[in-house]
Amino acid sequence: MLKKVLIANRGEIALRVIRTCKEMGIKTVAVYSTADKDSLHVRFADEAVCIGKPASTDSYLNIPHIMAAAEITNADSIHPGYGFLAENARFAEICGEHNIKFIGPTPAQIKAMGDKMTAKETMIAAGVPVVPGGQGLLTSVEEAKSLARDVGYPVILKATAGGGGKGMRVVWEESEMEKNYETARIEAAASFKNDGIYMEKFVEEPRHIEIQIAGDRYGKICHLSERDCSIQRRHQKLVEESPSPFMTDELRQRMGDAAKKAAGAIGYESVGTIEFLVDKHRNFYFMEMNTRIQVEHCVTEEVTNFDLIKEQIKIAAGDAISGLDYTPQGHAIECRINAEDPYNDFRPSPGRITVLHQPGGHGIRVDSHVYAGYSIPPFYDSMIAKIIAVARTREEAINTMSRALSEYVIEGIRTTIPFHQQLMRNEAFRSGNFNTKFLESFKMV
Ligand code: MV4
Repeated sequence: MLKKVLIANRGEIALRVIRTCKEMGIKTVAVYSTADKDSLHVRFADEAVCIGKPASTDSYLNIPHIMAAAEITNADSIHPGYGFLAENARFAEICGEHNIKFIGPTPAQIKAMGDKMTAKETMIAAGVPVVPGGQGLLTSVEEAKSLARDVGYPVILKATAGGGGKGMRVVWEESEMEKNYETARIEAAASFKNDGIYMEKFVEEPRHIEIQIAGDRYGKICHLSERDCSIQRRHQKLVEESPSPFMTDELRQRMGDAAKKAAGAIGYESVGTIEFLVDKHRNFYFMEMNTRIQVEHCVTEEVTNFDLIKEQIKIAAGDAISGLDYTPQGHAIECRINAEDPYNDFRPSPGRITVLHQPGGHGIRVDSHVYAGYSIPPFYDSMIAKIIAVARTREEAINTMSRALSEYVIEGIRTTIPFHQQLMRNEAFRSGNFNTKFLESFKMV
């Protein structure tokens, strides 16, 4: 088993990893930027090393600084959390070169899913359903026009180096192709230093449903059911839940099998997620694979009773998994509490938390790194807590969440709590009848 894990991250996920390591008897090393010296992950870890100035590029993204911290503390492994270096194949490779176990998939597995067109071709070869579109990257606007005539408008142009919604352009008719083709290329080149773009049929009003999987180095793969992440705003998830209100036993079986096929195609060894678009006819299509632990992993933990960080560490240490699949028991919902003002276009609201009371009670889990007196630095993302409500039914979970939100007191900054309170009362949300466009028309009162 691993003896000492360095956590190359901050905030709630750093704390989340430290908690599991403590339960497993594994020592922990926190790294922190000067802006995070008063953070809880620094206090709760066995050791802590300052790795640089506030800007991420000087600290949490600075590979030499992180490797130096691992070296001086004798860490035998690194947990990357999510974001930052979690899906950086070169970082995973450097860990290997230093004889440090990267707690995640191999560099080759990260690379295989990092380039979206390559990932899609791998899925086609493996027999996983993908959105109809062209094969390979587009080479000219003429090719794009002729392909779109075959595929049928509307189509979507995607950057192969993109993902998570960056560098996409929907094209509704041929007269708009030229302009969109050019902007998609220019944006892709500017954002990713890679101007490769490809085309797909645009799926209108889809749901975003993802399957949590786990695979080990012996070739066993299982799935831990789905999460519905359709409640998003500008590609930022705000609420996730498991099971999906749209799910049926039959669909779960088919999507679970497809997800295992997808992970199996690259011999995936870690926990990971296969994201699917699901249309109103319950057709589903592979979208991308996340080769990391995700923010929303907690809802899966609550309905399957697995500690996914523990599973991830055990797999990295060489343990075998059972290979059994899981159906959700009960219902879990997660609300992301961000330091943002929902009445002002979700504008960031960093600053000092003067008064804090976190909710609790039956069916409530709060994963958070903040405390009264804590100052939210302006340099990183704005998520300050996740509330996870779990109950026997979806309706009860929503009611438990509403109750918890009403107990939450955070003074000194604006938060997304009022947004979640209004969402939990919304009829369309309560009925489970929503898709990824839902928040475009949602209005705060
Ligand atoms: C799509 C799509 C419709 N059709 N692809 C957004 C994130 C990135 N992973 C891919 N995304 C989409 N791809 C086809 N062929 C619609 C989206 C999309 C979306 C997907 C999931 C959740 C929210 C979304 C919001 C806007 C667009």
